[in-house]
Amino acid sequence: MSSPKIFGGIPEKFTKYDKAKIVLLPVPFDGTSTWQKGADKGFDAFIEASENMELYDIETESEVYKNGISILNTITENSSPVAMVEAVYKTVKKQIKCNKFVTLFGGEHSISIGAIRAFYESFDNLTVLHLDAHADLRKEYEGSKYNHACAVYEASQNTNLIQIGIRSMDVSEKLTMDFEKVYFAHEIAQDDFWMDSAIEQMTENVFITFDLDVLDPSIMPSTGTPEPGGLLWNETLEFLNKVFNEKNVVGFDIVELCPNSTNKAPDFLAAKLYYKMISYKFSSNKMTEEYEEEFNDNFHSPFSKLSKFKDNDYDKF
Ligand SMILES: [Mn+2]
Repeated sequence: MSSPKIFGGIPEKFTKYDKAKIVLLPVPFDGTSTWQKGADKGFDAFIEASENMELYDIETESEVYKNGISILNTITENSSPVAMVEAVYKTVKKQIKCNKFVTLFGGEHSISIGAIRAFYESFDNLTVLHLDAHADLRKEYEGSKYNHACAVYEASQNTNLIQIGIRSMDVSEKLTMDFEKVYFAHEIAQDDFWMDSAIEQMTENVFITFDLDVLDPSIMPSTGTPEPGGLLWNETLEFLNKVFNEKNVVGFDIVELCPNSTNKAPDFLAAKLYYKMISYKFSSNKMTEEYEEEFNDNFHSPFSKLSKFKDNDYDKF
């Protein structure tokens, strides 16, 4: 057995599952991508880059790793997209019940389907905040409902889906798309009205699915289909910070890192993005008093009171 991976090169005592508030599930699946392959290499590149990152976050004045970040066993199921989605679903659901803050790293975007299902079954009135260059609203693609091109179709039917940064889609997806809840890249480029508008449309509980190709290829060229005209770093973080401050983010995934061995900067960006997101989630100076009280009552879980599960549900696993 190879030694277990550690995010950010953090001290081992902060990687222990029992005490960790944050779990990170690697799903290096790349079974359905259409153009450049390589999303299966994303997780390793992300971890390697993370080891070079400084662990104090200036903006939140925090060292979030002290909440514990435990990497779960990699989902290796790749016999079919359906089987992979099911494996992700089961693992994520179990971790939600264990009151962990569940995060995932892809792999390609089809890995989100099982995660989103586990979250909308576990939390009332879930918003799925989808950042992506692509609409991903196809009901089926190349004969499968579990293709990356279908990543948020199920979310569109079962959650409050809000889409940010879209700049590529098929005309058929217009039938599924809720235009009131879509902020296209060309609109985002004009002014920043979209940030507050999108947040106003969110329910309290939010799951974020972050396809790295939402970012501009000038800063994120390492994706399967780099579309020009994407979001830049600071505006992306400004928006995410607002979302984490104003809503109860219950989990997130980051997908579609397709690493390039001669340019490590995008891998580092992905690592930093992940760390920023957990820093926003856990930085105590951002908490309202009420939230802080709830947080202290639920040492392991800042959101357990909002979960649909009763304690006895736990026995099913
Ligand atoms: Mn995409």
